Amino acid sequence: MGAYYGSSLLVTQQYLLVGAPMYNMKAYEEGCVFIYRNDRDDLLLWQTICGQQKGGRFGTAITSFGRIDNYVKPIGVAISAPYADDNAGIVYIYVEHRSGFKELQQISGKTISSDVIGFGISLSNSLDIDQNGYNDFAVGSLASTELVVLRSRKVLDFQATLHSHVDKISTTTKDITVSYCITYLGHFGDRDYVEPTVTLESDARVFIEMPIRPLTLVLRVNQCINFTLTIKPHAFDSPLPLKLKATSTLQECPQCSIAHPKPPPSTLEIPFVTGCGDDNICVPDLQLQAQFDDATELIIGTRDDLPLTVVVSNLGETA
Ligand SMILES: [Ca+2]
Repeated sequence: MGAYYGSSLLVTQQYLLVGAPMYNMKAYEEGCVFIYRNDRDDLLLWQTICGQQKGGRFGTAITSFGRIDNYVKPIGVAISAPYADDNAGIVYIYVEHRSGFKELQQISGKTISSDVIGFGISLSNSLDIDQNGYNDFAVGSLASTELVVLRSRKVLDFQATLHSHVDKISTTTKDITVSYCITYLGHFGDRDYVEPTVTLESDARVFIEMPIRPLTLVLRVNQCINFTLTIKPHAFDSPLPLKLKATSTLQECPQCSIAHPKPPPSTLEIPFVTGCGDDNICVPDLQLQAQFDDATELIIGTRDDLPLTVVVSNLGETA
């Protein structure tokens, strides 16, 4: 009752999307979109996507921006929840997958303007206004004098791994080599190579020498770049493994492809040889002995200082 089922509609070659922005599934007026799929001339309910915020009215407007990748040709749709995010509004981007539409991105009105209200109250049809091969669309806001045009850009997926040339770091290890191997997938269009900037992060126990040569990647060809890590003298003060994280970024420009907004980081842990057994967990057994240096008895008030020798010894594993 009162769900406003059908107040927004989207028809594509294979799907019918029906918005019900005031549908109460788990919370008051979070809103839902019911997706029907054409199956042998019969429309069957295939998927239901509901809003994530109480009162957000997800499904107020829906638009499609057609294919989003030249190779597998899934379609992308935008669904708005103009009262989500404290009434600023959010436009959600979904992409068709074999098992259903999956969320790819959230664009909050707050990222457009700090005082916008009802971002996504309306969504236009899509059109490739900058002729980059990908459709763009406009977003209206409830209380705003501005219309926002969201332009689609090509997205590259990076698949990367990080591996070390040594399994453990021992006290005789001076430096280690770490390889970062990366492939990119996706359609670039205007160029057949990309030059990502690769950074490697760790903690203060190592000095990282960055490679001199930049990395040039060709589509679907796995390439590696090596980093040399010099172990600092105090590195063994901590028995914790050395944690490494590598990231790759692309230079920003209006017509360039961008990296996937949520790329999985490439991480690696290299343990130190601690002498603490196979479990690498150090269990010390500390013993403490103390004795006065030059006194066997003390008369209160006879002296200002009292030298004391304290000996701490470890009978167990490394402390
Ligand atoms: Ca475009």
